[in-house]
Amino acid sequence: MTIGKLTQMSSGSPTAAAEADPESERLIAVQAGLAVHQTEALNCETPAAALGEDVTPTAQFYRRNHFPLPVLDEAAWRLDVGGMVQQPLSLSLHELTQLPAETAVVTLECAGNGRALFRPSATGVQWDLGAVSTAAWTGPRLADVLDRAGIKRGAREVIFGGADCGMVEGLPRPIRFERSLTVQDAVESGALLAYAMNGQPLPVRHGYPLRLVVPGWYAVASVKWLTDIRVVAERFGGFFQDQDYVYEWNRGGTDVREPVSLQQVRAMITRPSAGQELSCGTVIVRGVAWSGAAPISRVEVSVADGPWQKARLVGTPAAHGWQQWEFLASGLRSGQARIRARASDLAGRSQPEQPEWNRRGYAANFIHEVEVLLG
Ligand SMILES: Nc1nc2c(c(=O)[nH]1)N[C@H]1C(S)=C(S)[C@@H](COP(=O)(O)O)O[C@H]1N2
Ligand SMILES: [Mo]
Repeated sequence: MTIGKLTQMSSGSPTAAAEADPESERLIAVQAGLAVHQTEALNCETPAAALGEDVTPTAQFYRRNHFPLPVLDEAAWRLDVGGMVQQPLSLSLHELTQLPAETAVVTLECAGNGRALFRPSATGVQWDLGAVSTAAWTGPRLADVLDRAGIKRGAREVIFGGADCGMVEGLPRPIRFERSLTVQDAVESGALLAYAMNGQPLPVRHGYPLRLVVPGWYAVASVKWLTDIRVVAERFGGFFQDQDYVYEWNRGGTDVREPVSLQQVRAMITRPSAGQELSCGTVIVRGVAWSGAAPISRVEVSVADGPWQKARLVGTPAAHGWQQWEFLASGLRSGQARIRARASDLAGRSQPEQPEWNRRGYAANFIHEVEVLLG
């Protein structure tokens, strides 16, 4: 395994961590074909061509960071579990790997995926449609580790602390990346404490040595470089919980705020690609679809502004990975043609014609369309 530079780090002290070199991280991303939006912090998206597989190759998995990438020393690293628990824990990576593990294929999507499509434009990294990827994640279940520690009565939330830190707008001092889940979501969401990704040790850029993976949730919940878990009695009001990653809608003149949680339902066309020249006659349209609330129930496709028609759902999808689908269009006339795809889930949610604009541009589940040329 390659994990870059290793350095000394005192347990639980994020400031003592070394950082990965931003320029080499950028080069590695560019060489893998990712589109880089920002180098410091590194934010880059998966190329459309890499989004059609059940599992995204690790090298092409999108990267979303708020701070420099910490490079943690496995020998000094511990996962501390404390707060309102019967038995505080301090687990080494080796100890974590000795616990019963589960592997789950989970689609991670940044809440800002597709933000660039909002008009007027919304603030934040202008993600196109590649801030989403799927991987097989392996590690013990969060619920099992919390069970070992024993959550005390009266506990309300579980806070997950990452080792990365830095300055954010409006605050005078550096802060860590931290997120919380309610005790119920922590126990029931099927979250994993993942130390492996696609069968390999978790790479530094995806959270080495350990990250939380919360299936179905916008990926901000899946804290990388996890160092500590604190069970608390109060609601957590951290920056990435209460300031950032909050929908800010304006409804009838009133500002409404709500933290992002489950991924919205969405379909994406992966074949053909935009601008592709195809011979008219028969065209095969392929793609993926996902939703945080429930499995995909239906994908519909419209070709050349024709009626919506049901696509075929292909294979048995993983419980929390995206669903493959395909559609055969025939009898098409030559010329420019617009192909559109939209999804619905078993929770009864469908993709809207126009997702609701919000100031930070979250959940931009616009109906995906590609223009092709039929000859
Ligand atoms: N510690 C830490 N965890 C984090 C973040 C971060 O900046 N720091 N970004 C979050 C966000 S917003 C997303 S979309 C995912 C991205 O995970 P990836 O870089 O492995 O694709 O990680 C989440 N976990
Ligand atoms: Mo994100």
